[in-house]
Amino acid sequence: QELLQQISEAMQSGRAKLVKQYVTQAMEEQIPALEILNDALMTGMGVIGERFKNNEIFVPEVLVAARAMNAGIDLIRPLLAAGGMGSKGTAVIGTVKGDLHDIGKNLVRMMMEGKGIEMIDLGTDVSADRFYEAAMEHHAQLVCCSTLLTTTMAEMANVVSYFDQKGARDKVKFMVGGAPVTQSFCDAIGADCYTPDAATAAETALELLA
Ligand code: B1M
Repeated sequence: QELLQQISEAMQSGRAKLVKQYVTQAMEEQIPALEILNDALMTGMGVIGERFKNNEIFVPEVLVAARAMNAGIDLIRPLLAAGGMGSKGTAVIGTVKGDLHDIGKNLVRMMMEGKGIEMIDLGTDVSADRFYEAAMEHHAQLVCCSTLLTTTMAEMANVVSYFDQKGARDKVKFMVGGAPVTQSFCDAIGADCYTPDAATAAETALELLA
């Protein structure tokens, strides 16, 4: 669809205002929110990722594209998050210490909100003790850690072992994800659950809370 292509291109060139304009138009045309997300914003970010990897573009370009993507996601957020009835439980979520990537984490948060889970979003660069303090304060049953960098994966292990040291390992379930994370990594650090994408993460969270 042409409009979805336009959203994708505006996002890739970091034109947040134009992205908002096109996304609003797409919503008015009743294009489903998931289609806007998957077929415009995610595909656009896929192109950016590829070009970044090939050194065709650099951090500043990626950063403005990411801002434009977040601006688009914000608009469809009420649609993605709709349908949650009553609280099914509480989860804290954050990107681990040393890592500033937040788009995937934001999507996981939104999809979980859409399932009626109360989400405490700690943002990015979150240390193990902050995950712990927030989980205790809000009586969270789930701790959700995201990371996109291979160099910060080890921080996920620190989060699990911090809870362990505090004698709180069994009070919560740990969900982990992000591009470099795998099931075997999840098993190795003693986390409870790895999921590859935001929609699966939300479904699995409900199962863990049941
Ligand atoms: Co960065 N970056 N970046 N970057 N960046 C990557 C991740 C990289 C793969 C690009 C590359 O080289 N090919 C690479 C990492 C290499 C590696 O570690 N192996 C990289 C690098 C190297 C860096 C810097 C070090 C670059 C530098 O400064 N030289 C730097 C690090 C800064 C830091 O964090 N300390 C950096 C910076 C940035 C920007 C700030 C410019 C920007 C982030 C802006 C922002 O997030 N607000 C950025 C971006 C945008 C990317 C790419 C292009 C796109 C990431 C993204 O948002 N994808 C990325 C390349 C790529 O991924 N192809 C790249 C879309 C998002 C929806 O996907 O986050 O994977 P993702 O989330 C998915 C799943 O992973 C899953 O659900 C989502 C989809 O449904 N998921 C979970 C995520 N979390 C989950 C948690 C769960 C379950 C599922 O349970 C709890």
